[in-house]
Amino acid sequence: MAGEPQDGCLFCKVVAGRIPATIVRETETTVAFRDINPQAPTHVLVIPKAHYENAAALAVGAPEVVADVLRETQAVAESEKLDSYRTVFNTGAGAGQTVFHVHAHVLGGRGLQWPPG
Ligand code: DGP
Repeated sequence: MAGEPQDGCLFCKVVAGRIPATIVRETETTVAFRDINPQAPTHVLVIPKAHYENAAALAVGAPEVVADVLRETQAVAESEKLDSYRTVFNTGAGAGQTVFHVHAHVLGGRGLQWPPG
């Protein structure tokens, strides 16, 4: 069922504390933790605790949590002392999504090019 933990979902396991992660912030509805393969000096993932495959599915199933996730991206930026940063939601394998539990990448701490690759 939408929003319920999914067997085999890596990020549901992070939420449940079943795999280790370097958690930087946690709220009632979200967890923020460091990416295992950082692409910038700061690379933190912000996820809802509820399982939704991508940002659009989260917006349909739990719109209030979209706001929680975005609020947490800013909170991470502040705690990491980032003046500017990039927030990325990959949707679909063709766009580089590899974990199908929605996550906002928060990237900063270096100059970032546009357009992204
Ligand atoms: P994406 O490609 O947008 O689906 O991003 C998935 C990110 O998740 C990718 O940047 C690497 C990160 N990642 C994958 N496995 C783990 C893990 O076990 N722990 C942590 N902390 N990050 C992970």
